[in-house]
Amino acid sequence: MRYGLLAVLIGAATLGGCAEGVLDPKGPIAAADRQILLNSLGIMLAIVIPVIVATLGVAFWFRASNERARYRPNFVYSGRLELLVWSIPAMTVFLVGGVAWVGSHEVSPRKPIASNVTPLRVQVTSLDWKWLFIYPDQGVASVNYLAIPAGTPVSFELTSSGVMNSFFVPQLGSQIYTMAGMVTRLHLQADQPGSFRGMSAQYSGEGFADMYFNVEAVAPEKFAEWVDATRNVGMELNATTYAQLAKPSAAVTPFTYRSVTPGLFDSIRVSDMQSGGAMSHGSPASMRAEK
Ligand SMILES: [Cu+2]
Repeated sequence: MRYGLLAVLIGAATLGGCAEGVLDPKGPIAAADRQILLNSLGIMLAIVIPVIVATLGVAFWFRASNERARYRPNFVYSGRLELLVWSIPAMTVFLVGGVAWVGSHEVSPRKPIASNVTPLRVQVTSLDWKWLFIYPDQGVASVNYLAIPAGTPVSFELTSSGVMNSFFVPQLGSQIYTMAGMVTRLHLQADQPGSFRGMSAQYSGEGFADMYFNVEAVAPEKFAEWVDATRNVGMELNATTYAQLAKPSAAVTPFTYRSVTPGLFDSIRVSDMQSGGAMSHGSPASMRAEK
């Protein structure tokens, strides 16, 4: 009884951190990711459980006081045992491999989410040390805050101003890297309104610890209202204000831009390929030296 309580406490302490994580998916991609995880776990238990049981069983059977256990010091080979110990792991490797292969093609970051709703496009740039989200079709942008309409696929294009980063919203699914000079793709969807924690999943320097952003999934009407409200406040995002934003800063309070110069995202990506470009001032000197 006392041990039961202890087990519950340990379980609660270890699983408590998972409340807003990959085990609590809020969209189709995250749900599929969790399914791959659980399937792989289940298949691997086919080895783990027999090994644990057999270990305890062998130790118990060959205890000193068991008169019926035979001592066989000359035993070297058993075809049947070999077949058993090789076939189960081989099957596991094939099954886990199969689950991972099929599953990861299904949730390929490049693959659009099947839906009747037109996807929302968002262009993501990781900066030192904050996230910039540009809504090219709405002409607005935000920093460290991502508003999305619930039930609508979101099509992300991602790049980095310098250091490699990793864009990750655990409850919506697959993380993906952001890299300077190139664009990665990701499709995610939140099924219901809610707010989800987004983060950088790759260490990127001094301000990394505060590179969090909040994802706010709202009803589509609310999203349209947010876009309208955003168009009326804040600065414009153009080459000048982008250069200011790109200067290293940490723990940046979320804010928005009323408008965005068309094509800015492409110029961020392109400028990252040239050293000393007007827009690459965001990269620390060490990074520029490496290019
Ligand atoms: Cu790696």
